Amino acid sequence: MDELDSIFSDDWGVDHRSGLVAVIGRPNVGKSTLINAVLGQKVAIAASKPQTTRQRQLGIYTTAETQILFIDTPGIHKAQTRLGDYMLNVARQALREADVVLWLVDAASPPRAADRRIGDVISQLARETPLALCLNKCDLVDAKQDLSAHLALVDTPHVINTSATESRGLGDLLDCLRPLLPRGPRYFPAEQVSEANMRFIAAETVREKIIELTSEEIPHTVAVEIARFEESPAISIIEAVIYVERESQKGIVIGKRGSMIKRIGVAARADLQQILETKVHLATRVKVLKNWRSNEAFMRRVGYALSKGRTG
Ligand SMILES: Nc1nc2c(ncn2[C@@H]2O[C@H](COP(=O)(O)OP(=O)(O)OP(=O)(O)O)[C@@H](O)[C@H]2O)c(=O)[nH]1
Ligand SMILES: [Mg+2]
Repeated sequence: MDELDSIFSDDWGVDHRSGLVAVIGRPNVGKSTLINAVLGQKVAIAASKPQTTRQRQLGIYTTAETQILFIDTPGIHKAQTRLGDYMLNVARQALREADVVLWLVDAASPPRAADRRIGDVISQLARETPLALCLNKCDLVDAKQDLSAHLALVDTPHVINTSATESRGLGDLLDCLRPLLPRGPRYFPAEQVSEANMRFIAAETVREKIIELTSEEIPHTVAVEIARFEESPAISIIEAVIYVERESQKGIVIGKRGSMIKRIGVAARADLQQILETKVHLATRVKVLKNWRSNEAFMRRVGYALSKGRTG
């Protein structure tokens, strides 16, 4: 049976379950890392700095009986720019469309006011949408540590402890989520793990390296646009334009005598060669676009826009 048949036939069995699991939480709690760990491969960039994820991204987990569409979302934070508003809308929309909400909190640090606010909103939603609470970063928690404040954040019987970086608790997580999903078909072919295209992956890879290698405001003020993308079996040619908001930021991204942009390029190229399984020629340019984070036309151009029907 080919994939199309498997979608349209009712042969997927009476207890095949599938649906959208919105992965929600404050920035930096490990949402993207957890999704990558469940899938056993990287579908979303993750970094030690907050507000890494900017767009809705699917991570598709498939077994014979289950297909879970994890929605990776931007961390819920206090928005200060149009970009921030957009990121919050992505999270809001994911909550609306979800069959199950998976709320991640950092088990290694005490809950904050922001967690409580998220908890209040999610609790109201939980009347209609099943909710699971995931205490991540358990590897950093002493076995004797009191997690009652985390558990008090929300009233749900579905609580899982995980370590995304050490791949712990992932079986428990999947066992917990499956019964919460509705009965439904396999929406994507079994081998598909994401919806992202190669241009997007290339742009995110460059952005990830910038986030890793720079500090302070730079990670937040960078956007990457792929100006050219030509894939061939021998060599792929990629041109990435890195946008920042000020001349001083451009100077930092380029670095002394080009040292920083070189490091960014070398690291991104190494990853892209692995992903594309070809040699990669990666050219980078840095441009200043004043206040691009409030420029909706530009944001749309680089993909920071909700598609129709997803406006929140
Ligand atoms: N020790 C430890 N670190 C973790 C764990 N999960 C994630 N991290 C680290 O936490 C940092 C943030 O991870 P991300 O996956 O980018 O977090 P996020 O929630 O997606 O962040 P935003 O996209 O900014 O909202 C990274 O440095 C991860 O390596 C974990 O279980 N244990
Ligand atoms: Mg993320």
